[in-house]
Amino acid sequence: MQLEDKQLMRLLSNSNPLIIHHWDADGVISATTLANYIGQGIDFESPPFKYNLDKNYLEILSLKSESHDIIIIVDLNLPSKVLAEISSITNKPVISIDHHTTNDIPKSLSIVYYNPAKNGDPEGLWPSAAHVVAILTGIYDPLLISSSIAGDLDNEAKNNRIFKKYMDEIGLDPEKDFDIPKDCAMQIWGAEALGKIDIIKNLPSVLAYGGIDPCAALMRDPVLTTLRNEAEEELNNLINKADTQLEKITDYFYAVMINGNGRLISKISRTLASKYPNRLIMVGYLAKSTNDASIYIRTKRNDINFSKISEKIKILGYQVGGKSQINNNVIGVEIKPESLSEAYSNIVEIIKKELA
Ligand SMILES: [Mn+2]
Repeated sequence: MQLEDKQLMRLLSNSNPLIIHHWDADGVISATTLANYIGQGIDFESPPFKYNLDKNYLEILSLKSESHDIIIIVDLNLPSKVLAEISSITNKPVISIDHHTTNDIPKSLSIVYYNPAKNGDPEGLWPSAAHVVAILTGIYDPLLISSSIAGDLDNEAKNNRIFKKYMDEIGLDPEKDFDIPKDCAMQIWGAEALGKIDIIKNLPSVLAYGGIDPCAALMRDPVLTTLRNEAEEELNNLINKADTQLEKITDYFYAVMINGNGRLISKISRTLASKYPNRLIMVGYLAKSTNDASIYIRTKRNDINFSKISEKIKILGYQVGGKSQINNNVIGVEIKPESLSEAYSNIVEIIKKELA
């Protein structure tokens, strides 16, 4: 179901929701921004790094939602089937607010779907879900929203006009002061990278109701700082390893398979895609800390049909998500750890055919 902005705002402001957010900086900041608008009494959840929710976790959601009248999902591009499962097991309406590219739009009357970027966002007008929430509610902390964009776009944020607008609002220079929002996002990223979901889902209430400047609170937190340092050290080692082992498949298509402790595939693939802007980079990765396997396909090139590749991977039955913005084209595929090498060869073949 689609609602007008005003109807949706009225629904949000009168609700007492359980907010389920993505486990990254943008997800945490989207939940925080929404909570600041709605007020007290909100509970927060973040799924344990999975887009397909198992029976046990759905049961947990059902229990947690008992004292709430609605479920709001932010920055989490769950399949419409999963949104329907959540609504059905909790017996509550679901509102999903997102900015990922998708053609899997829920049709059920119990699901409100709000995503201005669903058909793609070539101009980067919706660089973060927190920005979608900020536009909708009109209440936001510009440094936090800048951080959500730095988290999702990394260095590419410097060229994003929405990012520039928020930085301008606080009197910061998008280039020279980039490290201020970036550091704030990286503090959240460390906990995400090392699989600390309990820390992640505690952050929105600390940031929304803690009463101190949220970015300062993130920077000062010693646990977050330790996790971030540990994750950054491993990340640098793995980027070098992946770069050395990158294998040429055809022309400009390169791929590599590695593993490590942290959940680091997104930044590894992003770094390689930035280092080689004319290549299409594919990374297969197993994160041992959470036993998550995934494949990321990434490029700064804008002449490759990413939605077609994405569709072909979906047909093989994999969980696929992604974004298609200028200079930021990404497909993420969630794989069962035991099927990683099989999926890796299947997807290499799909891309080879698509590029031929
Ligand atoms: Mn996001």
